[in-house]
Amino acid sequence: MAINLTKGQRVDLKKSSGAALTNFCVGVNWGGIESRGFFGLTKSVEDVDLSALLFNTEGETCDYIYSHLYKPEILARFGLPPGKLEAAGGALKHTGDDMEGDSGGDDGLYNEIITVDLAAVPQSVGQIFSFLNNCGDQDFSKIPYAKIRMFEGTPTHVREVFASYNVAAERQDENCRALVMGRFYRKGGGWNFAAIGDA
Ligand SMILES: [Ca+2]
Ligand SMILES: [Ca+2]
Repeated sequence: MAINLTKGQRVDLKKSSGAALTNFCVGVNWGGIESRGFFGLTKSVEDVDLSALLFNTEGETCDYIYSHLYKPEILARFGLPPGKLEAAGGALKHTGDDMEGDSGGDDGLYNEIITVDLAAVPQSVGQIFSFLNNCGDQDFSKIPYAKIRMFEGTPTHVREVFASYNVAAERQDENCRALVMGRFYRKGGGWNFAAIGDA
């Protein structure tokens, strides 16, 4: 049975067998943030991206995953390096940028996925945050739904869902362009996950 996480809940990454969950996918399924222009006649969808930030044990950023499609010259204006789809020496891999999110309702499929092998994450990495971000003008109070799932299997075949977390958009998310889904952190020689859900 998959664990249904609520905001703020923390969970040991241990399977029902007692074995550590180290190899899994983090998939996020979301509805496109739609905006209407020209008296409501035209519709555009903001691109949302699943990204990750890695912190060392001193709490400093040490690696990242975000879309390789962002324009490097714009990132440079904010002092950010070009996007990439792998981190921690390949222990985390992103399957690629979905440009739209679901339109016309929940299709039940993950829009973007990061595969994780926690056993291969260097000891110097202490925490990993996964979050959704958008580069447009829309904010996360308008996202219809965002559902994160940790599952075993491959990006195209879900073998078993370990935990699920549905993030509800809140009024306070207005003007926020990132939605922190959760945090993986080391504890007692293993890894834990904390559901965050804050914009
Ligand atoms: Ca995207
Ligand atoms: Ca979807």
